[in-house]
Amino acid sequence: MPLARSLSITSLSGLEEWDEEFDLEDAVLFEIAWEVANKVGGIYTVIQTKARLTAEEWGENYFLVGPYVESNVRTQVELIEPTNPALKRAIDKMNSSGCKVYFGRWLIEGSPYVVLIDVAFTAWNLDKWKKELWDNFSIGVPWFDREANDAVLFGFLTAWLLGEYAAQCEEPPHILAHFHEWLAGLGLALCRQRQLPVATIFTTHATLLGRYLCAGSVDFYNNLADFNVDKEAGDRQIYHRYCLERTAARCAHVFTTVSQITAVEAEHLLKRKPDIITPNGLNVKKFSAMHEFQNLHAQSKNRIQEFIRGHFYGHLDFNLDKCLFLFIAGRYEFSNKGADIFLEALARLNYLLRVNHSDVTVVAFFIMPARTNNFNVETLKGQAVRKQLWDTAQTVKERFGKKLYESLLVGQLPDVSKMLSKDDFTMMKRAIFATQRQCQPPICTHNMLEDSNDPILTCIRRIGLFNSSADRVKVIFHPEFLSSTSPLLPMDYEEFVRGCHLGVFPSYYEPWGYTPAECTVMGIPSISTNLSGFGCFMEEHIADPSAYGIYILDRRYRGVDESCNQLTSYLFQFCQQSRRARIIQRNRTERLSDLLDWRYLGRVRTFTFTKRRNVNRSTNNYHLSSLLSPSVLHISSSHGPG
Ligand code: U2F
Ligand code: UDP
Ligand code: G6P
Repeated sequence: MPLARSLSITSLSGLEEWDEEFDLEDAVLFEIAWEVANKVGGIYTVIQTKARLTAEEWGENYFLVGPYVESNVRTQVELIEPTNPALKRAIDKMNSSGCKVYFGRWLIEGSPYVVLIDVAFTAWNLDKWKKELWDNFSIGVPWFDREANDAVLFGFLTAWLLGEYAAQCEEPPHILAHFHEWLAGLGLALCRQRQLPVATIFTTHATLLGRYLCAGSVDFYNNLADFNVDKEAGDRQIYHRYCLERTAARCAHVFTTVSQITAVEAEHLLKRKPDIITPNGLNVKKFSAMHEFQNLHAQSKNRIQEFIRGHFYGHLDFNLDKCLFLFIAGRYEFSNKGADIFLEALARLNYLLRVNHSDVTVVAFFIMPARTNNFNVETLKGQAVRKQLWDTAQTVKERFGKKLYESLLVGQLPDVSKMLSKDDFTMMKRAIFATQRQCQPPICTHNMLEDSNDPILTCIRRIGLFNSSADRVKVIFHPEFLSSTSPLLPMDYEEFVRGCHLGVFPSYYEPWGYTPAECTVMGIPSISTNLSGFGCFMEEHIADPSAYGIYILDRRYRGVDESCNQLTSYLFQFCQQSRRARIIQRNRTERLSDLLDWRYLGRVRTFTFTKRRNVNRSTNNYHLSSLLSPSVLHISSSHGPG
């Protein structure tokens, strides 16, 4: 088990390597990402869940750097005066030079310090900085690519911040800067080009080209070594983004990625082999009562059942107690996330459940944000009708109770035939009439802006899963992330996951895949694939993952149809389990949590590498802390839950 490793960083050809003596005690760590206090996708989860551990370890010397987004700051950040004198001077200096830089505490576990930069406020510099980018790196960013423009502004501003901080330090500073993903990568390249005294790390959570190529109809994994990367990027009009990404990867002192599968991809597409792999963890909460998570499942499931009662009003001809909730969630990348084969497998499962006269009903949720024009009327009406039935039942119950009470007060048993009045019956009949409906329960909860060519809806039309009575598989597409303030399904994502029975994530392109990992720590079984970082990680660490409710679909060595059959068979097997078997399975799934905990993944904290650029100097060691856990892959097999 290597606790420390030596790396010779040959890939930095032409660039200066690190050659300073470095004492971690007075080092300062900046972690820079577009998703700091700004939820976009999985990188937010990485930073937010890791913050507590990193803040514990680095204390006052840890600063996250992200974009200033007013709505986020209002709800998530407490603005305060900078605590570190040199950083305060640096921020003041920038603010007096036409920037808007804020300092605060991010109100999440660990309350890390954040430096938030208003990139729009400095947009007047864009042309000048783009010219500098062209002159120094030959990267030309077109005016219409807003995200890339933001990346340019953010990059120049973060490099400015780090440079200014270094200049304001009284002693020669020891600065580490960890940049995530291409959107933050330019800051790293500029640090190198300006020769700032900053040790840099670049972590990529995917490659741009990989994402684009997979989303098309390319046989990605069999052709990784053969892509003409410049042409492919150019054809997809992302050449400038690709250059930013590749530059960051090349310039970094240490280049990391989240899984082995993405490491191979990066080696071919970004032309640098990652130095180490840093699998993504979570902040696992342990309950004092062992089975508390089972109770939470039951509570959340009740709330989903309430929603189902409303959604299927007038068509509640199935037994809710025998109803299984399956779901897929994440960014709306139809084929990358495997929504395509999930739908196909659901159609096959529907057939199997019907011919086998199963009494199980499956409701499959698709939680993937798309462009919408709010909730649709039919869906909202469903919840209103359900509420009305509930209110009616409460009113009748109260009147009934009152009569019963009065009868008991005078020492008589009630005459049951007189307990309900004519009015009560009228009210109940009216409520029942309101539940009649001509149409089928809706598939989609929102009005879609691109209904006719939406991939999920188009596929549903083709396979004919329309929530009809005969269908044993029902589908609900919720094209918005969940929120506890929703009038429709007022639950946050975590509660929703807890209430479901199985998460289905049959991704084709998934560098890590937080969604199945999150299921695991909540004790909810999941299906992932051997093309996802998470799936491979689990395969590597657990002898028989399916025994723990971690089903791993083979999408690497099988064709689409075969994978789809395998998925169908997993789903069908799952539907045949008894309640008892599901409870046992959830217990086993939850036992794997420790494997995904940052406390565990960050346990081997010190990673030492040696640089010997200048033979006249003594060898210097330079430690990277908690954020890097290179040895985890080696230790976990002996420490993993068995
Ligand atoms: C990887 O995932 P990312 O979150 O890094 O994926 P990105 O493509 O960088 O960002 C998410 C995109 O989805 C969009 C948003 C971004 O372009 O505009 N989006 C949206 O339009 N609406 C939403 O509600 C949410 C997102 C990787 F793919 C995973 O496998 C890893 O688990 C993850 C962490 O390492 O990084
Ligand atoms: N997620 C969420 N609300 C939802 C659905 C998903 O907050 O309604 C989160 C989920 O918890 C996960 C992230 O979105 O952390 C998706 O991350 P993943 O790594 O699976 O995919 P990515 O979007 O990063 O490619
Ligand atoms: C948890 C609860 C049990 C409940 C069960 C339902 O284990 O503690 O009280 O019976 O969930 O499981 P199911 O898989 O049918 O939702």
